[in-house]
Amino acid sequence: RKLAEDLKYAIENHQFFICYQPIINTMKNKVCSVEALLRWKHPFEGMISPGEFIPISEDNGTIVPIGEWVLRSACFQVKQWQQRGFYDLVLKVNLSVRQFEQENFVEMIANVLKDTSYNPQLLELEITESILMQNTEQTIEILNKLKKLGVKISLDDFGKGFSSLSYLTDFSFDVLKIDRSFIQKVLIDEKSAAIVNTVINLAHQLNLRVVAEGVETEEQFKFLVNNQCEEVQGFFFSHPLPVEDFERLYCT
Ligand code: G
Ligand code: G
Ligand code: MN
Ligand code: NA
Repeated sequence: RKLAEDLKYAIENHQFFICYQPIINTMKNKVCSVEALLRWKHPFEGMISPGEFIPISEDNGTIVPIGEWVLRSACFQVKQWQQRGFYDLVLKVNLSVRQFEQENFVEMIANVLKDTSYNPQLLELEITESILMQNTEQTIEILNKLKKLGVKISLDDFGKGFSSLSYLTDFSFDVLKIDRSFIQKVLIDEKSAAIVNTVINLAHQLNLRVVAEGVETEEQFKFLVNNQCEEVQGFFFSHPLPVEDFERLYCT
């Protein structure tokens, strides 16, 4: 297997596609956003999960063109859904540290928005704390430039790693995504329930909206609604969907 090498040609060989996982607004009880999740269909190996190839792609730098491809393709796609009546659908896209390190990173985002005539208010960029662990000052400057473009910034996988609370004071995020490991234990473990409840309250005091990921049961969903969580994502509502499936189910 030479996945690292194969990643260099995967875009031009049309081996990537994007799945869209619906995210539900708990107040409105309807789909308000989608997370773009990259998929790789390798010609010999079959489907390879992003958990496997994203780290390789971050190592050899191919995440830079691949990340731009994801953003461009997803903006183009979601713009179409907005025009077909899903006018306030928000797109969430994951970003890697390597992309942040590119000199023209903010310019790249601005260009994609312009080329796809995508409303920046309807784009949320998901970053993980690993980005803030690098060069904090420079990162915060970039995040502020992104905010000036009008896009929203979300702190993904919160609680999974070190999750220093100081990250929340370093920069004004718009959204906090609670890692699925807490959601999955919320009904079995009182400590996880207390943590989720407390993180939601903390986020609200900091004027952040909260997304719970990995919601797999109705009981978990009810717990989150009772705790004023704004958005929920997980297999209980929907798996990540190929374009055709999303359109069939949600674009009437
Ligand atoms: O879809 P799945 O749960 O298998 O994704 C596994 C991991 O891959 C998740 O942490 C997700 O954030 C990451 N991932 C999926 N698509 C992208 C992408 O387009 N860019 C980056 N940087 N990460 C992605
Ligand atoms: O790290 P990130 O939040 O980007 O990860 C998103 C990943 O989580 C996607 O690859 C998606 O397939 C996965 N995912 C989404 N909903 C659920 C769920 O309810 N349970 C589990 N185990 N994984 C989920
Ligand atoms: Mn994510
Ligand atoms: Na996450």
